[in-house]
Amino acid sequence: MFNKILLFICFLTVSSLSYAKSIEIEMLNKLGKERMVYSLKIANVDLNDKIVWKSSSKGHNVEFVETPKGVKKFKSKINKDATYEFKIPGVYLYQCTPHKAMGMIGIVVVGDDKSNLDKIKKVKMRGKSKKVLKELLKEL
Ligand SMILES: [Cu+2]
Repeated sequence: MFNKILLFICFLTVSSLSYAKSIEIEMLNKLGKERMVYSLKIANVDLNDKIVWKSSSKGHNVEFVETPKGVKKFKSKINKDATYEFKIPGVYLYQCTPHKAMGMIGIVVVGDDKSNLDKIKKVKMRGKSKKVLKELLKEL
């Protein structure tokens, strides 16, 4: 009986550990030939997963541009790591506020839910980000 309880506790521990993941994305001034980029432009995560955007280079942040319904506005401080836990499924489009016209944007797909993709497609980005968004949408 005791062994069974122990086994059950082990199972609970393991399943809670594997439940929510955390992904790291770096905010960079330079990555190969690119300038002002997120190290991962498209992230696929499960519901309740977290993303940590690391302020690896200075001068960047994360600002949500278009999100699924019910998601509150999110804008992180410049020069700081940003963490967000994804509680609502769908496609999230975000940008770096100072570099929003320089192609520094990213997409997160939560729970493999692309039901709000049409809204994302209608977002008007500025400058180089227009082209980058087009490219990213092709990969979804
Ligand atoms: Cu930036």
